[in-house]
Amino acid sequence: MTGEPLLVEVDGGVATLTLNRPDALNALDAALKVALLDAVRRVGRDNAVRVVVLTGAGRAFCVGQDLRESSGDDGASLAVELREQYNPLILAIRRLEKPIIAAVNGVAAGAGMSLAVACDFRLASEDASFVPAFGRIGLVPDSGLTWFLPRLVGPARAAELLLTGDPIAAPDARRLGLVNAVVAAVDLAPEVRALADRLAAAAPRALALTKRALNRSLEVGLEEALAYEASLQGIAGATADHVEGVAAFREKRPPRFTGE
Ligand code: T3D
Repeated sequence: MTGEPLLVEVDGGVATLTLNRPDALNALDAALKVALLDAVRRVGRDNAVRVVVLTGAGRAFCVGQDLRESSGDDGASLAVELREQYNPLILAIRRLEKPIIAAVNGVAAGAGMSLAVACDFRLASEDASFVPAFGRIGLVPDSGLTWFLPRLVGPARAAELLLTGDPIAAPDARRLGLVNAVVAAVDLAPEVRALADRLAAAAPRALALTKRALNRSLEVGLEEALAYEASLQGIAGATADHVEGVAAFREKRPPRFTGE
């Protein structure tokens, strides 16, 4: 491990962002938040990157705000911190035009849980857990958790989880639909890599536009969603990857997508 708060590794079209403060269970201090936002934006612009993985070093995924750094902050400064640091990070993750997978290797608490639910996929190890810890320290769930959670697990479950703040063990998270899969700890990295490789082989523009459609669908009615799909299909249908996909189908061979 280096002293960097965030490790960034790009390999075969997959960028892995590793929160690297294992002694503090990857709590988000100012340096880590800046580095993470910068990295999400950079991998978004890098055409060599087709898929992003977010994970934590050591035994935790991320335990949210570094409470040692922020202890004693007043309400006004917490609001500023959210507006200036957390909210741009969550929006950057949602607006990232490539799939992002949370490899939840351990506890995801507070804004660490928010980070995980903002991703497109969550693969969790058996010993992972989700802790909506905000209420315990007299705070409101933030960084999008009140928005994402009802959409993932339904409003009644979300209310139960956020009002009790009880830890959610990985198998329960799977049952609730909070994670896509739970695997043995030793299998997490290979399973995430297998999913990332599959996504990296897909047509990048089609995935980007699919994310746009999914994001938009959460906010509009059916009529507008249909119109938006049609306009995105106009873009996707004009790509070389669409031509390649159809040719590969006809020739009964795997497609070779270039992102063009
Ligand atoms: O700026 C703002 O404040 C507004 C934004 C808020 C967003 C938020 O994220 S608020 C929520 C912040 N997070 C929490 O409240 C979680 C606090 N942590 C815990 O409840 C527990 O640590 C866990 C349930 C996550 C894990 O428990 P356990 O028993 O596995 O580990 P531990 O012994 O409690 O922690 C291990 C170490 O990590 C320990 O350090 P030490 O004593 O060994 O030197 C502990 O202090 C440190 N640690 C854990 N969480 C944080 C942390 N250090 C700084 N900040 C943390 N959030």
